[in-house]
Amino acid sequence: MGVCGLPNSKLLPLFCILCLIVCILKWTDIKAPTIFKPTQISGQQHRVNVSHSQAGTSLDGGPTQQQTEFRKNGGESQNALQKEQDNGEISAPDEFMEQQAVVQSERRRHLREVCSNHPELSQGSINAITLRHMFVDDKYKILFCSVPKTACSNWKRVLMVLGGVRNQTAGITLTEAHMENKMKRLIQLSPAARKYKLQTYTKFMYARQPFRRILSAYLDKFGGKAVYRQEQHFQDIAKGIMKRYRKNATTRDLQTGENITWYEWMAYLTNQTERVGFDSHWLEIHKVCSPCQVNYDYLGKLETVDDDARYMLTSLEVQDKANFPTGDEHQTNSSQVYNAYFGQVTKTSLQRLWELYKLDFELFGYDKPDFL
Ligand SMILES: *[C@@H]1O[C@H](CO)[C@@H](O)[C@H](O)[C@H]1NC(C)=O
Ligand SMILES: *[C@@H]1O[C@H](CO)[C@@H](O)[C@H](O)[C@H]1NC(C)=O
Ligand SMILES: *[C@@H]1O[C@H](CO)[C@@H](O)[C@H](O)[C@H]1NC(C)=O
Ligand SMILES: *[C@@H]1O[C@H](CO)[C@@H](O)[C@H](O)[C@H]1NC(C)=O
Ligand SMILES: CC(=O)N[C@H]1CO[C@H](CO)[C@@H](O)[C@@H]1O
Ligand SMILES: CC(=O)N[C@H]1CO[C@H](CO)[C@@H](O)[C@@H]1O
Repeated sequence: MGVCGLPNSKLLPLFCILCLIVCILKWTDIKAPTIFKPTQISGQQHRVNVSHSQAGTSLDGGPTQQQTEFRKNGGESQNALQKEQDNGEISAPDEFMEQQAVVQSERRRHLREVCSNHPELSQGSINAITLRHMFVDDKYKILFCSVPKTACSNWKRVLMVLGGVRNQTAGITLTEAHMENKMKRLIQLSPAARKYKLQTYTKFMYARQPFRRILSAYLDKFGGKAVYRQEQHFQDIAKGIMKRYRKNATTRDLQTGENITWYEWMAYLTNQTERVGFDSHWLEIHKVCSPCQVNYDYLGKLETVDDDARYMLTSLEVQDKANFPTGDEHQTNSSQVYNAYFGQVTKTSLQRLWELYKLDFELFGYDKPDFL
């Protein structure tokens, strides 16, 4: 008997040639795009199969057309191939969903890796701050951990519409989104209900480049927006900062807490003793949402909020029910403004600030600023 379990006769070469011909005919049948038929892709399935298609695995385990192509080009032509494949075979929304699924799984993988390097972040029970910031939607079984200064008002608007509190996101004011959203918080539920929902609901949160977040908090709350200066809570904080950090403060300064300088703000933020009383607008993101303890399904970033929101709403199949508002909140401050503010900060303060927010940078995959 021969290798293939065939009679070792003179017919073997002929048989092998026939085999080869059949193989080649079959081969030309396997057109790579058949794996990506958009009609087969929807919701859950879609996400599950992404890693396979990205790895270029074909159904029969052999190389696909694109895989061969990919190797030939040293693996750098993936985008070009994606486009080529796109030609009539896959529609743009599907390509978008594929790419975003990869982005999300990479963010989750990265977060888990950083969490495993900091075991203390996974210990103990979930803190009360996180339970307070976690909003519950029972209709769609969603938990949203709301980090201030990271598109949270817009997400509250979306959840208000999904929850039936409002008809549409447009026209919901900031005050309504924050004070009249009628949403339950996880902390209001029994420990058993909390546990059940944390285990079974879809969970998501947003992050933002930490230094931009504290600049935005400063500009919004202290840097001249009268509307926020009138909020008692922030005015009290401002008066405290004035008292402790402005040596030559006038009686008026102390009474109003108005016009805190960036320098005073930095002195406040970098003082270890102040840290225990930090408001959630500048408290470290990982303390607000405990990402090493809560297994978030979607990790959004303010910087990519349009894509992240579209992806999440589409994969939850609620994209027709509520649209994510564009504009207002996610206008990040320009690099010029950012550099101007951080350019004034002393090396020592920058170093302290880095120590303070380093974990947020690492957990959510933000690069260390180059002025450090
Ligand atoms: C929703 O819209 C309808 C009409 O378009 C209106 O009658 C109704 O009061 C609205 N409901 C809410 C909760 O705003
Ligand atoms: C307080 O001191 C700062 C500089 O140290 C100065 O710019 C500011 O004008 C002073 N304010 C008053 C009211 O003297
Ligand atoms: C704060 O700045 C504004 C605008 O520059 C000014 O009108 C206001 O009087 C200042 N407040 C105090 C307490 O100096
Ligand atoms: C740091 O904060 C504490 C508590 O608010 C305050 O007593 C102390 O003076 C601050 N330190 C500096 C160097 O400003
Ligand atoms: C489109 C496609 O290939 N869908 C498959 C995704 O993976 C699941 C199992 O993980 C299959 O059941 C689907 O047919
Ligand atoms: C969102 C935010 O903080 N925007 C600020 C960006 O910087 C300008 C100043 O150039 C401020 O006016 C905005 O309020």
